[in-house]
Amino acid sequence: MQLAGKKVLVVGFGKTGFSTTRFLLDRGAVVTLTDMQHRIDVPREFLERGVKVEAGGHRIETFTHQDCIVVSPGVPLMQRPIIEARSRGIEVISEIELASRFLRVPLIAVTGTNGKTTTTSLIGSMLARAGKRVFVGGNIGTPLIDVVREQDAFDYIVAEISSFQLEAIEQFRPDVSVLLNITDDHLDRHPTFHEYVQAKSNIFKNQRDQDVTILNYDDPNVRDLAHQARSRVVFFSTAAVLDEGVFWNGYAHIRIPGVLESAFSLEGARLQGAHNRENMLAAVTVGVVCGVDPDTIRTAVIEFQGLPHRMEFVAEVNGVTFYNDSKGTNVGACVRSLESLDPPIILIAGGKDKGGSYRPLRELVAEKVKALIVLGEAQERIVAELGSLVPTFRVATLEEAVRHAYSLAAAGDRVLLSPACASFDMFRSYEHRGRCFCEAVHKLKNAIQP
Ligand code: UMA
Repeated sequence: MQLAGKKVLVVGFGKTGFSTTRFLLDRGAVVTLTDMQHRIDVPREFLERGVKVEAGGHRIETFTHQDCIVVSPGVPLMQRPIIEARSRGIEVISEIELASRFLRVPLIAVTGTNGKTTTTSLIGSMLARAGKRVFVGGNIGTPLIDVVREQDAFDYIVAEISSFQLEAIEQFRPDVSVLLNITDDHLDRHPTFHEYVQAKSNIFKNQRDQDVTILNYDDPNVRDLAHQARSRVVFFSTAAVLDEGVFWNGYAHIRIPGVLESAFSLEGARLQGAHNRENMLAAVTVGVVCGVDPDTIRTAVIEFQGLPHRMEFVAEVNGVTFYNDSKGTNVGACVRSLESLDPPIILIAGGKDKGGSYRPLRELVAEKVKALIVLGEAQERIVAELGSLVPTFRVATLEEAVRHAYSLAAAGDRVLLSPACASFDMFRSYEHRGRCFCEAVHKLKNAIQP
């Protein structure tokens, strides 16, 4: 792709917009930045290099006078300026599409509603353990475009990819794609569940014979996509014995044509819970197709520490244990977290509502949850859908939620923050929410057991 002299519009000036602008300038493009916020902090260096800035909104004329438009993941495509630009034949692409046009290093791309970050990180550490030089990035935090410049330093790029990023791709083609699971999420952005599924399936739409698509056999939404793939499909399953693929039968069992059949125990793995078994098997499958030997795969899986804000143990206060699952930003994630913990559980949930239903939580709440504490914008919807099942309390802050949970708890109970919602109504990010929760728990602990 020739960028020198091309007029390129960068939409959104967060992490992605910043990295994309820098990349485009280095390639000689004529860059305009647009962001709907009035106050954006554009570095002086960008301005000196000729970047034009439109802050406080998106004007249609700004979009229609470009050769190409690169949208940040958080920018919905169904808005007038973008629709208008597209109708005039102007290319609208995401940053991962731009990056992929310049990448020559093997790319492993991981998507799914839940488990993406854990699986992506685990694959990264597995390949590193196998002696490979690995870049881990994408939705996990470092935009993919950042690696283009230094790609020669790596043997593999492992990228977490979101449905937002997959919405605006054309040629994006990973060597190995992984689709972990698909449950309701981001229905505030994707008009229907079907469109969300289609966005996720874009991860393999450009793959061909020599590429590999790794799919979760146990999730019908994922399994049913196999017929759309033009690449080699390899399934993994935690529930079924597969004729071909990687499956769980008390051991991680590898049965892939061309690879010596083998099985190993995952005893001692730090990742706990059924959902993590799914993540581990997905990573094992990637390891196998990348030629990593089973011993290295096993050691990497067992020694992987897990990540903060995902079922992270925070502290014990007089026999009450606290878990931070702030990354549980959707109902599916909360379901999985509840499944992995023994009752009695006091659940703290709520935040920015995403438009899906909380009803999938009903069975687990009735079965395992002793009390429900709700906060944030989604409060009333959660109370309406789950409040009749268990004692339910509304609180205004996370600190109040922690104190109230403790006042209801007995020794042996577990207090779980798994919001089933985004964080942006009260916090900067899920990380910020998770840190505030941990601080509130430690404050409580210090007050009670100084
Ligand atoms: N903006 C506009 N117009 C719009 C919408 C937004 O100008 O119509 C502007 C905002 O004012 C803001 C900027 O766009 O200034 C923010 O862009 P962004 O939301 O795309 O955020 P980035 O900082 O670029 O971060 C993005 C991902 N964010 C989202 O998908 C919402 C980050 O994922 C990712 O780590 C980063 O790119 C690097 O790839 C975060 C996330 O929450 C962690 N992802 C979702 C998830 O995991 O569920 C998908």
